[in-house]
Amino acid sequence: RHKFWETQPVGQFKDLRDTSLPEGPIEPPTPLSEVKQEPYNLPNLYEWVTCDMNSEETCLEVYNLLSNNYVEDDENMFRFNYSKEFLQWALHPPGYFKTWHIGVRVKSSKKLVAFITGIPAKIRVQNEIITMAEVNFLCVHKKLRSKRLAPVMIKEVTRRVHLENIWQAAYTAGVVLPTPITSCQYWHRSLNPKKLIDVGFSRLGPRMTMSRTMKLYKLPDSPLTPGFRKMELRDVPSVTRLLKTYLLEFVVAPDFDEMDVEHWIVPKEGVVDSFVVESQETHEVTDFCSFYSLPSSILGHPNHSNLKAAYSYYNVATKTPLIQLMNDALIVAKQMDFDVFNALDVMHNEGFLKELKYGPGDGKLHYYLYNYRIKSMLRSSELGLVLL
Ligand code: YNC
Ligand code: MG
Repeated sequence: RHKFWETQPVGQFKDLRDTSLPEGPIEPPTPLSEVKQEPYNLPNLYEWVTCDMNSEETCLEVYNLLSNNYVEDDENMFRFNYSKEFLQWALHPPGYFKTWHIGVRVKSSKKLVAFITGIPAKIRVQNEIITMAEVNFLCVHKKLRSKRLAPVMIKEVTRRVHLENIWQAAYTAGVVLPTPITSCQYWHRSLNPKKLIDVGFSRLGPRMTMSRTMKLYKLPDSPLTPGFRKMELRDVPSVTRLLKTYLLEFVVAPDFDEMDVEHWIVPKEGVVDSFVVESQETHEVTDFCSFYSLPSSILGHPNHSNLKAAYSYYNVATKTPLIQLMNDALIVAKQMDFDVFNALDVMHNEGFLKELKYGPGDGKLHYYLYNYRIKSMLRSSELGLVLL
């Protein structure tokens, strides 16, 4: 059934009920001298390139490939439209490897037709902290689909990850592959219900009018929690402490240090936003919330071409009730003109989704580990990892 994935060191469906299999790496690392030194073969018309995402020109080519060929919803109404600034942020964390930003070009025209990336990350599984690759942005041009190019791209990124002496990876996909460590659901909170209904993202509920719907989703003009403010660089030590403690609650979660928090959480205009609650008495940071900006192109609509979506990232509440913190996140996202706020049912998110009028989405997001077996599937609330 999965001619490629059956050959890979990933949990296989046939082993799902076998509790005797040990937890941990499926294959041991091989000596670096035994890692294949040359790239995998591509069909003759194509060539491998390493994409320098610091080059405006290359970044624009990647942006154009993804904005025309990356992930769409099941009904092909929307397509992710990651911005160039977002891609540069997502691909340049501390310690990134340029060689893990891999393109495929047509030899004759140099047109970019496929892409895949890895970035390094320390991920904790139970009590083990493992350096992994997070693999993302796998994309093959629409005209080259179903030619088994994806397995070659995956093998090539794997080879380049192995060359850095890294043997595990984490990734997500909308499709079911062998085999998810957990399957999550997206929930959506309307901020601009009129536009969401106009473009077919949501529907008017039964016995609802447009004006009742707009009233239902109305939010205050500004955050309600005293001391709620945008995160600044000086907050990195306290946010790191809050996040480290919180993430210990989950079975699989990143192991962030201050450099990671400076990269991933400190606000970057149009890319990622974060807010802290600073105690009015002690000036301690007691809570924070964050979300990233990932618009979608609206395909074939006469009046609207872009949907502004905020995605819940990492949130930690120690003093402010989580519902109140995340309500303030909705309020500032609305102020920033987002149309919708999305969140997965990971970490403690189930504690605010229904209460804050999120509705469940269709389709799931499956999380995977490469070359690492866990004893049994996790509940989504046991997952402390958000991939972009
Ligand atoms: C997918 N999303 O099952 P079997 S997510 C992984 N992730 O193999 P072909 C996928 N595998 O089943 P196409 C996959 N989608 O026969 C398909 N596959 O064993 C498998 N879409 O290849 C599939 N981006 O080239 C099958 O298919 C084989 O031409 C078929 O290309 C697929 O970034 C794709 O959704 C997805 O651009 C490139 O459809 C194409 O259809 C496309 O004939 C729109 O491939 C965009 C899209 C995927 C977003 C993502 C995470 C990717 C993770 C990849 C796995 C990483 C493993 C770890 C590596 C490092 C290891 C170390 C150490
Ligand atoms: Mg193909």
